Amino acid sequence: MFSFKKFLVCCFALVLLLGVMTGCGSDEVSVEDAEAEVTIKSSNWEFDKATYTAPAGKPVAIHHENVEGHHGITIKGTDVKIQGDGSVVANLKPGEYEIICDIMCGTGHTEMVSKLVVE
Ligand SMILES: [Cu+2]
Repeated sequence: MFSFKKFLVCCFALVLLLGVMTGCGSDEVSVEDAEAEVTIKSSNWEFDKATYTAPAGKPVAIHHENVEGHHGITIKGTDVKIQGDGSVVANLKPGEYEIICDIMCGTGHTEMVSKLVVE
């Protein structure tokens, strides 16, 4: 039989759960809310630009897209690591960072190196 009291308890639990979830995620900016974005496209065996630029000290959405082959990116000196296609949000300090392919993708793998300039 349907119990209204049970229903209320469930609603309360759900609200509580949602509250906890939003509370935990409050310091993380979603990809949609990032203030700038950088798109890195990979093919065999190069990134689409030699140098990418991003603003410092702001949430930046970094997108990685495989145009050809299967690649991943690691931006050395940061926490940014995207294997395959995907997006992450990063808040970076000024400087120059090396972008490398982190998936063993074939003969040109070691040549897949670009630069990210954060200023
Ligand atoms: Cu590779």
